[in-house]
Amino acid sequence: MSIFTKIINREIESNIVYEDDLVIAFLDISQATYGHTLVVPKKPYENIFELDDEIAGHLYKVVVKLSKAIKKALKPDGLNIVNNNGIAAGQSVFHYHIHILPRYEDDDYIMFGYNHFEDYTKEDMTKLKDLIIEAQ
Ligand code: DGP
Repeated sequence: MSIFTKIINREIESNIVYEDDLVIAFLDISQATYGHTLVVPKKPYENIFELDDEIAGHLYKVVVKLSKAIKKALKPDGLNIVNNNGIAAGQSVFHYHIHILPRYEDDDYIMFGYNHFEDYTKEDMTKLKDLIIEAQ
């Protein structure tokens, strides 16, 4: 049983900010930024690849609703939505969840990616685009 299922079952204490039949949201214990919140389906899908359209749509509605509430309550300077899938992507709890990270001018949260634009030709990009289209 995942740690999030234990939170859903009230076996572990948490600060719950939203709950309905399908989804729960609570403050992330790490508070990477002030107001860092997790939105979690009650059914323990492991990652994004297991989600169906219905839960995906509902989850994102809750993410939007809570982002607006967090903006109103905490007045951050910005906000990131993050979801890690797999160890390589930094996932540590294997029960699907979406991070809402309010951002502040002076916070210490780091999101960084190098720009690899120059590594790819126009043909590389066309091939890449086609690979993704063909897989849908
Ligand atoms: P990720 O690395 O994307 O799998 O994020 C997992 C998050 O879960 C991480 O930011 C810390 C949070 N977390 C882990 N254990 C607990 C817990 O017991 N309570 C709460 N509220 N959050 C937890």
